[in-house]
Amino acid sequence: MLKETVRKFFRDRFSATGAVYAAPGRVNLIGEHTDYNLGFVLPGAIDKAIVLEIKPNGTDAFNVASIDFKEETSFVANGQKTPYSWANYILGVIMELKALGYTTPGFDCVFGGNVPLGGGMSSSAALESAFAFAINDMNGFGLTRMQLAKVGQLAEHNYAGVRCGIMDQFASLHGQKDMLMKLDCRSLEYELVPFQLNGYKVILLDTNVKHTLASSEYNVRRSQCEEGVGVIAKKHPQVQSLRDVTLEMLAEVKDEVSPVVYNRCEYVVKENIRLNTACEALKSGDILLFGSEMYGSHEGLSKFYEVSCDELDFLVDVAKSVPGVIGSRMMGGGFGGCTITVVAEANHDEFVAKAVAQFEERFGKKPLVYDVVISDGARRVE
Ligand code: GAF
Repeated sequence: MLKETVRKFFRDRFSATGAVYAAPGRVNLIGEHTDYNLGFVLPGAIDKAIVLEIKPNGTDAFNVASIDFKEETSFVANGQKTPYSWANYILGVIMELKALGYTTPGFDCVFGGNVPLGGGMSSSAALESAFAFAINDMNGFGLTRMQLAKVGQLAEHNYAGVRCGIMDQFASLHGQKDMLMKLDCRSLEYELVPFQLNGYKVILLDTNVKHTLASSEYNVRRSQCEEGVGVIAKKHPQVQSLRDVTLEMLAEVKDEVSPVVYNRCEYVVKENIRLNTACEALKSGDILLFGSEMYGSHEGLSKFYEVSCDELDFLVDVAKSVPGVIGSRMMGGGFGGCTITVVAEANHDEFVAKAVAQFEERFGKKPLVYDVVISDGARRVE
C-alpha cells in the first residue's frame, strides 16, 4: 500500500520509474540509554517503515520529495543545510558517506512512511537507514550494514545535533523477522534472540507528546554519564565507559560526584544488569521475570535517569492495574513518545480500552495504539 503510494507519487512527479527500498523503525524491549554508554540493548525492527523510490538523474543535485511533509527540496552535497529538517537527515547521510570517500551521484527521490513521527519508534533512524542502504546498494559502494549504521548515527550527530548511540540505526539495518537482537554496543557483536511470546502481544501506546526537550536533554544525559566515567576512571584507569563500571566502583565515588550524576550512572549500570537478566528470562521462557525487568527499567528511567514524563508514567501505572499485563515501560529517548507493553492476548482488548479511556480522561486526548510485529531490516523492495 505504502509502496504503491510512493510509486504513484514518483511517477507523477518524475515521469519515470526507479528502485524501491524500505527501512523500518524499531522497538527496544529493554536496555534504554545504554547504547552510548557502550552497554547492551535488545531491539527488533518493526513492520512500519520508510519507503523510498530513487533514480540517478545524471547531475550532482538531489531532488527529494516527502509525501508526508508535502514538501520538496533540491540540494547538493556541499554541507549547507536545507530549510527542511527531514532533508537534513538525508544530506547528513550523503555528507557522512562523502567523508568516508564515497561520492553520491545526484538522484531524484520520493519517500513516505508509516513510522509514527516522534513516537519513539525511530522514524529518523529509519529515514537515515533507508537512504544509506539505497545509496550504498545503487552505487555499489560495498559498505556493510554496520558501516551504514555508523553513517546514519554520524548524520544524526552532525546534522540533527543529537549525540545518539548506535541502537536505532543498527536495528533498522540488521532487523530479522521474529528476532530481537542483543547488541553489545562496545564490540558491536550481536546475538539473535527469538522473540517467542506464545500467547502474548506487544503493544505500543503513543502519548503523542513531543517534548522539545528531547534532543537537548538527551545530550545532557550523555554528558552526565561521561562526567561520572571521568571521576571513576581516576581510581580505575581501565574504565572507559559506564559499561566497565560496577555498582561497587560507583559506590566508591558517591561523595565525589553530584547526586544527579550518581543517579544517572547508577541507572545505566543497573539497566545493563536488568537487560542481561531479562534476556536470559526470555530465552528460558520466564516471561514474568522478563516483564518485571521491564517495570524496573521504567522506574529507573523515570526516577533516576529522569527522562520520562507524566503521560508515560500514567500509561505504565494503568498497565500495572490490568490483569495479564506482564511488563510495561517507556521506550526510546523519552520526554514523550510511547510505552511498550507485553500483555496476554486474552487481556489485550481490555488493556487497550482501559488505557485509552483513562488517558483521555486525564489528559483530554487519546493515545495512539499500535500492535507491532518484529520484522526484517532495510532491504530493496523492487
Ligand atoms: C534514542 C537514541 F537514538 C538511541 O541511540 C538510544 O540512546 C535511545 O534513544 C535510548 O535508549 O532512540
